[in-house]
Amino acid sequence: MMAEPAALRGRVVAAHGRHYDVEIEGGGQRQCYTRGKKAGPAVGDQVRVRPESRQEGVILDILPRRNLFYRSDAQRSKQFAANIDLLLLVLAPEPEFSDDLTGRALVAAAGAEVPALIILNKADLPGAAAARARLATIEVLGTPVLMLSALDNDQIQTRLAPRLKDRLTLLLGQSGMGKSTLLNALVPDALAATQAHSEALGTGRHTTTRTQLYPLPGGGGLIDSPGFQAFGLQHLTAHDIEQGFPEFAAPITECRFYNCTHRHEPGCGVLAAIQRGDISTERHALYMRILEENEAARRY
Ligand SMILES: Nc1nc2c(ncn2[C@@H]2O[C@H](COP(=O)(O)OP(=O)(O)OP(=O)(O)O)[C@@H](O)[C@H]2O)c(=O)[nH]1
Ligand SMILES: [Mg+2]
Ligand SMILES: [Zn+2]
Repeated sequence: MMAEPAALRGRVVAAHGRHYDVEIEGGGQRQCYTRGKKAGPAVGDQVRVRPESRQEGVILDILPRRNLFYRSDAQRSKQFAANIDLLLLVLAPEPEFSDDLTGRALVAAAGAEVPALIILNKADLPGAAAARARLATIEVLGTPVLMLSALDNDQIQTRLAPRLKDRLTLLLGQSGMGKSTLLNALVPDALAATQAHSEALGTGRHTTTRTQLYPLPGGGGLIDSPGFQAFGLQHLTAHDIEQGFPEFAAPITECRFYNCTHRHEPGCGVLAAIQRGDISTERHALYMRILEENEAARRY
């Protein structure tokens, strides 16, 4: 009987369906797949691989992760990345970014305990100032906003690159916001495909279709991901969701009932803060949508 080949260790650098590229410790890359039905690894995961032929392998298991950033809609969930240090949420005035999706991505970041930085891209476009103003509420709550243009290499090198050094960063955003354009500015040999949004819509597809990790020239890594149009948070508990709204933290201490859901209860500190104008009605409406969506899904 032949001895089992020793398992190798590596890091997942690309994910496309059930296929993964794994960068093997000590050198080389292998195309890998998983067995069984359980949720597979995510880009950024450390894994153990059993070699299979010269260039392939089977992923045996995933080593413990620091975090996993994902979304989960009623039907399916989508893992974006694991073991990340920073979420770079990319927004733009055109196509117009969604407040709803932005709020949801930030709740997911809070749930995964990943710090977030918003890039308001396409600063060169006329709608940029209005888009910047729409971000004021979120910025006050603690997420920094950097307004720049991915087409301006000086800005990218002086204002963005230093923040990414030696960290693993996930680029996330709706289709057409400029994630891959930012990637190309930061990692010139990435040569990622980019496309005007109208063209992308014409083909009914997003330009980027796989999640992939690229090493940054100055140290660290950047993960490009496909744009999303929905951002379910089914994996979060009501408590997690509440924690995703930092403006609720102080008012909650005033709630009369310990199990207050901040929807209709008498003596609710959050509702009182809305009355005073300290919490925006749009943000509270987002909170209610997420909560009700999750409850509806659990009824089936
Ligand atoms: N004017 C302007 N256009 C930009 C800027 N950044 C990106 N674009 C353009 O926006 C379009 C979409 O850019 P992509 O980088 O493909 O967008 P993406 O976020 O990767 O999109 P998906 O891969 O579909 O999720 C392209 O035509 C880019 O040239 C910018 O700073 N200013
Ligand atoms: Mg892209
Ligand atoms: Zn309350």
